[in-house]
Amino acid sequence: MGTKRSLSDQKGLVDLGAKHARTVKSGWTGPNERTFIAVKPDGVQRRLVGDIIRRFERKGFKLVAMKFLQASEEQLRQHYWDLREKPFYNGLVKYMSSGPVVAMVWQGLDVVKTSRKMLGETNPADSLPGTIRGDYCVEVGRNVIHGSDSVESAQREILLWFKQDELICWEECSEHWIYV
Ligand code: IDP
Ligand code: MG
Repeated sequence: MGTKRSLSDQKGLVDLGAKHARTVKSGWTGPNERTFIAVKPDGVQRRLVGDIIRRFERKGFKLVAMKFLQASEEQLRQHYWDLREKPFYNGLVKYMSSGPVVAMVWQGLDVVKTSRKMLGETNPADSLPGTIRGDYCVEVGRNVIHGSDSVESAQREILLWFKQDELICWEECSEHWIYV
């Protein structure tokens, strides 16, 4: 990058306008790895949003974006493009667009892999107690939460669900108690 940084980059490094949280520039590796998490329509209806957010917060991951929305079938077709040949694809798109979801980006060391462990297996019946799917659901077609399965998927999904300026990079006061 050298010394010639664009204005927006410089602003990304330190935003002195923020009173309680200094914003910092973020990459995609190490403690800056990001994942896309969504509480699905059944999770919202079943009042699981607070518990799910609490689990990620308590783990030590950092929330960098969140929105509450009802996604279009078109957006969900793109989101689940890899599964378009599956027999459950149309039902999945209908289910995911049937009500509001909470879309989030969480950041932290190994956040993609660790989030998948926190979610449990795709089929709740295979998910251990203590995981989100293990604790809160029984059927694969109503498994309450989505989490990216790789760093590459996370990048693609975050681009699909969020604009760049909706991702807030902020310095948390507890960082030195979470990372060495
Ligand atoms: P994942 O959500 O654990 O990554 P994927 O295989 O990517 O699992 O499937 C995406 C979503 O599609 C699942 O979370 C689940 O909601 C749904 N799904 C997967 N397999 C089935 C199935 O056999 N029947 C119905 N729905 C399924
Ligand atoms: Mg998946």
